[in-house]
Amino acid sequence: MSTSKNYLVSDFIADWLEKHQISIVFGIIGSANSYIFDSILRKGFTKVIFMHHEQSAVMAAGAYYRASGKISVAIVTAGAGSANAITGVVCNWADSIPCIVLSGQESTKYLIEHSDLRMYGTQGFDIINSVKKITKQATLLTDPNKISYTLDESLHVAMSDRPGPTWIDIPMDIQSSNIDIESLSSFVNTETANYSQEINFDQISKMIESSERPVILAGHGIRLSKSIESFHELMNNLKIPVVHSWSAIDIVSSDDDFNYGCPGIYGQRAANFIIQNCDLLIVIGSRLALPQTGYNIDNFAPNAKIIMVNNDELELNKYSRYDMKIYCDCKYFIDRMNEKIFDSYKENWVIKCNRYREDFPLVEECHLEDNKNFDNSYVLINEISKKLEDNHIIVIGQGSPLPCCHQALIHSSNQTIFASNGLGEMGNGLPSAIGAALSDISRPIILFDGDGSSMMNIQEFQTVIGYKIPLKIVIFNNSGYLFIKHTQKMLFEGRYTGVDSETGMSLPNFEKVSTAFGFEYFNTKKNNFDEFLSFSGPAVLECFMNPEQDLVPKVKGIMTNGGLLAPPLEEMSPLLPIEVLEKSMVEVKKLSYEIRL
Ligand SMILES: Cc1ncc(C[n+]2csc(CCOP(=O)(O)OP(=O)(O)O)c2C)c(N)n1
Ligand SMILES: [Mg+2]
Repeated sequence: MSTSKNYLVSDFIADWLEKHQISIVFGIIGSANSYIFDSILRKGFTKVIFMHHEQSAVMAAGAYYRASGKISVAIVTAGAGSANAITGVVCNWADSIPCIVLSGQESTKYLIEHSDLRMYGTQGFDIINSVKKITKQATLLTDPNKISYTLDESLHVAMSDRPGPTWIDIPMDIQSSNIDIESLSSFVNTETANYSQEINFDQISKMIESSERPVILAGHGIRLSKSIESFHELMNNLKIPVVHSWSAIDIVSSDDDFNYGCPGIYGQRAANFIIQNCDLLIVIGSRLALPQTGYNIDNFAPNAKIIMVNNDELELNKYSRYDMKIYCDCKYFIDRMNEKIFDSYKENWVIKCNRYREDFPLVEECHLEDNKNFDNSYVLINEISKKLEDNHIIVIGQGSPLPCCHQALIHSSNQTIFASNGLGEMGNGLPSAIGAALSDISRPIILFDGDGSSMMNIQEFQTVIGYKIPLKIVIFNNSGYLFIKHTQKMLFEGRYTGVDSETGMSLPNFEKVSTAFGFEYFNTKKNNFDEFLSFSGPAVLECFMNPEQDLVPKVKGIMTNGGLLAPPLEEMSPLLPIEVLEKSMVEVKKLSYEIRL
């Protein structure tokens, strides 16, 4: 690091990025952050990827971490630049993704003079108070000598315990202040998470031994705590059926004997039967989000004792249903469990689970029937996924690709697969694919996105072209917002508004749009998957779904005289014949007979 006389706060930032080997950051230049970009330019270590929307920059920074485990930074300007970044921050907040946002701010003088006003200086406002609830830490830097402390602390906070975004707002005069390296205060981490609880591993082993139908639900916390390998070892040791959350889809390959897939409202039938019949459920690093459990937690795994392992106390206390709450890092739990040797294999239960898997394939008859006239999204995803490389990065956008990928994708554990699951914002797909691709440009990358979702942040097509990213994008053209049509069918007798061109929301010609930006264009009427996948540069594959395609299997709400009823997870639509349910459930509920009347 330089100690020359003209050494600015912004120079320190550029040096700090190098010190932490942060070689790629994402951002958009403005006036209020211009010193930071100038210092990065002069330093020449970190490459800035200039996006076309600040929300994209933050999403890309998050995706860079998701694909590589390495943190990145988004650099945005004051006012509108900071405001635009918020959606990306909430996305990373919801999915526990670390990233640091650095924003420029109006000069300190205006922050003081205008502190009670709506706006500071030319276009600034109080971003730090605005983002306090959606970041792990948000700091306004007012003392140039605290730059080192603030950056180190921000990095530590973002990465530690349950990860998430942090934000540092730096007024322009502070960025351009001269500092003396010797007088900087430095951050020393003295706090480590206080996972003080004694964990009774003997009791856990006994609970497993005495259960007949144990299941592990694997969550994203396993990847976040860098314990995927230890988890594979645990699976091998315990030989207990494993299901996983959407966010943990890439932890175990789909052909692993003990991976039984993904339960939930848009889950897989076999996984739902396994959850609903188990008598012991060990949840490792998942927050049990509503789309996973269904709307009534008491109907989720109703016969099971639940052991909940999580490093967020608030999540542990979310429901009163848990029989044992374990407050610790997933890695600690998994490693200690791997030291225990006991008889946990339940042959009859494993045979039963295997039968569920055979009886309920991912692609169902109704999908194949639909696929005769259209590209059915389940069939298409299932087919294309069989052709992907072992090290592919698969980014899932929003709209029907979100459930369909989690229900029908075939994958290996070397692949990286993710979506914005917590916030589920349209427009996440493209920026995320850019961030993930740039974390390792040698890995092939594919994005599955809805036609409506791809319109939000479609400006990033240009970023893909400009940076020559060989991204493959599959666009599911169903001429509108299919997801919302289904809501309108369920709630408003199919009165559509704002979901297609007839009801006020139109979509463009994707061939024209993609070729105008410079993508190679393919479509399923003319091209096969191999032609598309083997193309060397950026390419779009447009497929054509039935604009009314059903998104099933799904645990669908049922309208009754008493209002909308949320059935339990075993009741996925299309409803199975009662005889099949009787064969598949330890205990069939009265409700199941009633809804079939
Ligand atoms: C930013 C944002 N706005 C609105 C929504 C609500 N929403 C959820 S799905 C959806 C439609 C998605 O359409 P498309 O991407 O075309 O997928 P499809 O359902 O048609 O397959 C909408 C509007 C959202 N999730 N995110
Ligand atoms: Mg659509």
